[in-house]
Amino acid sequence: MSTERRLATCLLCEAGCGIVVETDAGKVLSVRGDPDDPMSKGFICPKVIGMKELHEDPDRLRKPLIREDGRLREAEWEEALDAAATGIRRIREAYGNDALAVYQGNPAAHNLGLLTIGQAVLRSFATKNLYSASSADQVPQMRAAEEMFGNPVLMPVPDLDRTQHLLIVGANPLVSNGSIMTAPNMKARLAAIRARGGKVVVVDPRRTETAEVADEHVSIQPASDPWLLLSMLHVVFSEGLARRPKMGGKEQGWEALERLALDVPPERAAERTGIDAATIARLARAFAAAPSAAAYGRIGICHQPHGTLAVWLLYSLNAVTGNLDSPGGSMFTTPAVDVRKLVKVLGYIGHDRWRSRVRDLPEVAGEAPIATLADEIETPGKGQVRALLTCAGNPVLSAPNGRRLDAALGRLAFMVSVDGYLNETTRHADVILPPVSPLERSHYDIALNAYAVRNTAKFVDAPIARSEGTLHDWEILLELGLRIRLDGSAAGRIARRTAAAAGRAVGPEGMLDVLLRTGPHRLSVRALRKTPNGLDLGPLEPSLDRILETPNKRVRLAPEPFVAEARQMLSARPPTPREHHRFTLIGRRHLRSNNSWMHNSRALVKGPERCTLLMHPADASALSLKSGARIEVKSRVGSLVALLEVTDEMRSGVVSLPHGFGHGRPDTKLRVASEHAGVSVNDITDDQLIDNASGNAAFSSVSVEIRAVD
Ligand SMILES: Nc1nc2c(c(=O)[nH]1)N[C@H]1C(S)=C(S)[C@@H](COP(=O)(O)OP(=O)(O)OC[C@H]3O[C@@H](n4cnc5c(=O)[nH]c(N)nc54)[C@H](O)[C@@H]3O)O[C@H]1N2
Ligand SMILES: Nc1nc2c(c(=O)[nH]1)N[C@H]1C(S)=C(S)[C@@H](COP(=O)(O)OP(=O)(O)OC[C@H]3O[C@@H](n4cnc5c(=O)[nH]c(N)nc54)[C@H](O)[C@@H]3O)O[C@H]1N2
Ligand code: SF4
Ligand SMILES: [Mo]
Repeated sequence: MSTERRLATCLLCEAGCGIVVETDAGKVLSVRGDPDDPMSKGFICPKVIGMKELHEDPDRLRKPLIREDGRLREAEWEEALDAAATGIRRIREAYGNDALAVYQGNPAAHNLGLLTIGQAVLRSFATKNLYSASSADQVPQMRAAEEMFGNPVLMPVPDLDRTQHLLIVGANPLVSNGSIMTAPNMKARLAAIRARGGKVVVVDPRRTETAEVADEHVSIQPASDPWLLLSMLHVVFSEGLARRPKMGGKEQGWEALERLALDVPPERAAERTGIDAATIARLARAFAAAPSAAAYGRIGICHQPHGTLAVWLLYSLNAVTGNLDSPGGSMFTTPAVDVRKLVKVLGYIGHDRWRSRVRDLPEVAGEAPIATLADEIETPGKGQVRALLTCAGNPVLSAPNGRRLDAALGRLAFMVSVDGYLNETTRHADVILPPVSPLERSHYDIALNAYAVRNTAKFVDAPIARSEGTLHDWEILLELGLRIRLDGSAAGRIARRTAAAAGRAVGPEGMLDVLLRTGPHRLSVRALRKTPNGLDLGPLEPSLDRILETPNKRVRLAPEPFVAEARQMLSARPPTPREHHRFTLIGRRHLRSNNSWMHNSRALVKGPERCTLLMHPADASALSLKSGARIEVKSRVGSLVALLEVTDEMRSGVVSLPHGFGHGRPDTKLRVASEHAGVSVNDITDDQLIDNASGNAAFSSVSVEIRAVD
């Protein structure tokens, strides 16, 4: 035996735990927590086994696939890259740049090569039809950050390890392991808040795993969070609890925000939110009175028609109670790679510089909302999308009205997927280009270090040497990009080889090195190789003075478009009373799952059925339904049949179904996942429901009808 122990990072969620991978001749023997990682200190969660399972999964593609006579067959890289490039080039030449759409999925954010060279290649296609999972995720936070702080990546992070009061609105960090809040071992960190005399409060329509370990759970009507937050601000302002001096002179819009909030006393918000006025007032007072407090919100507040408003008001609550940029409050990181500069180079800053062709939706950070990709494929005319390149994404299961998108993908003239699986999305591709496994590449987390609760930096070399004849994501994109640009003529071939060689010589590590050297800590890849377990750069520090990028260097507390939208929201007609078979549908996540793509691991899917519809006992009995019943769930766009699970975790009138299921479709190769197929909630979520300010998918406000099926 020639056992080797290699340090690595788990890439399966944002916690980014340090791991030790034990290998023997390329075979993974074990994956353990790294006790010397300064962030995770040995912690790992049950999902970590997925790193090994992914690496070994026989269903994972090792060679490219090409469609021939309607069927996919294995091919060599040269042939596959040429076929992919030729198909895309033809479309671009015939119909223009915008005829090619690009979709990037969530794992791209955990991929050094995709965040550096990959981004540069994809943005160089200069298409307005650039999409990503961001518009099913955090664009409301980016929009709010851009308006308030001048840069979409300036999203504050709760100072988790020092706060005395954590208010969690629409997030379930005990299951998600923290999002835009990199912090391994959430359970211990939340317990530590309570152990030091602090409080954890959870606002959620479901009594979640996080709510179970909190001091208080407040059940809220979905999508009513802006009302709650406005009325909390009302209490803060009207009871003289606002703390201005700490931010004195550094903010603007204080009075405008105060005027708006004063129109929404808790009594007015009570009906909309389903939270009584006394509770709202108590929440606000406790938050303002705490020695330090952090209001944190995530997916639950982003998936709403006024998601950006919810985020803005949440950030503002931090600000006007003196908790923004202050230890124990919501703070900004000083990451070793300055992502603020990076996104400027990549053209991320800005919004509404152009609009989508069919629905006239404003671009955000250079991307169009995923909720409109199907429109752009289906609607004829100049600029119609005819080809699609997907990279690390599965929009058929992750985008709203996925069934419609599924059908639209079948109508494309050409499609290429950079992905290791033949899944619900990639089955439509003409060429599939599979990258190496996550254990076969080096890693530095450019994106997630920027949202960690401590400043840290860690670079790891690939724990396992990649096998012969495999390519990294970035190599695939680089080769593809060059082939699309440079034709097969002799001169084109020479230019392509030269450029590819240059790209390889720099590589993601070369680009990372430049980013580290020019970053605030003046690090380098070499320096980080000397601290292979990771480098602790200390706690978050007040830094707003230095990093604020608004034109006048002040925090904008009342951006005009947001105030206008809030006024509209306040004057809109209240919803009609609920009919007893009508429910609001929300989502949920499971600890052993990861969006759509970890269901092919035996170790992770075992246990009770997870794709169930949760419903409150009172609602179930009103409909004469019992756990285990098969029920029809119907929305404006379609219906599905799900398995019912009755639980008092749920708020009455609200039901929950997880996303990422709906496997077992024809022509996919996911043997284990097919045995636990479940249904795709996104077959019934509505692509017309989006956040007004950002275009984000408003998954949390889908109205559904529920009926028993025989
Ligand atoms: N109803 C509902 N829908 C949702 C959500 C919800 O809460 N409710 N959540 C939304 C959110 S937050 C997100 S982020 C999206 C996720 O949406 P997507 O990113 O579109 O979907 P994933 O399921 O993460 O699919 C990831 C794909 O990347 C591939 N992959 C994994 N690692 C790599 C890699 O290193 N390189 C390459 N090239 N491919 C890789 C996997 O095989 C898989 O095909 O879903 C969104 N959709
Ligand atoms: N195990 C696991 N971990 C993951 C993932 C996974 O799929 N599985 N996905 C990763 C990804 S891509 C992301 S973006 C993060 C997400 O990280 P989180 O946001 O922490 O995860 P969610 O479980 O989506 O939590 C959203 C919560 O909002 C609640 N909610 C729904 N609607 C509303 C509403 O209108 N108002 C309020 N106040 N609450 C509402 C839901 O009940 C849910 O508890 O998790 C990441 N980590
Ligand atoms: S919390 Fe679990 S899945 Fe997330 S990085 Fe750590 S070990 Fe991996
Ligand atoms: Mo996400």
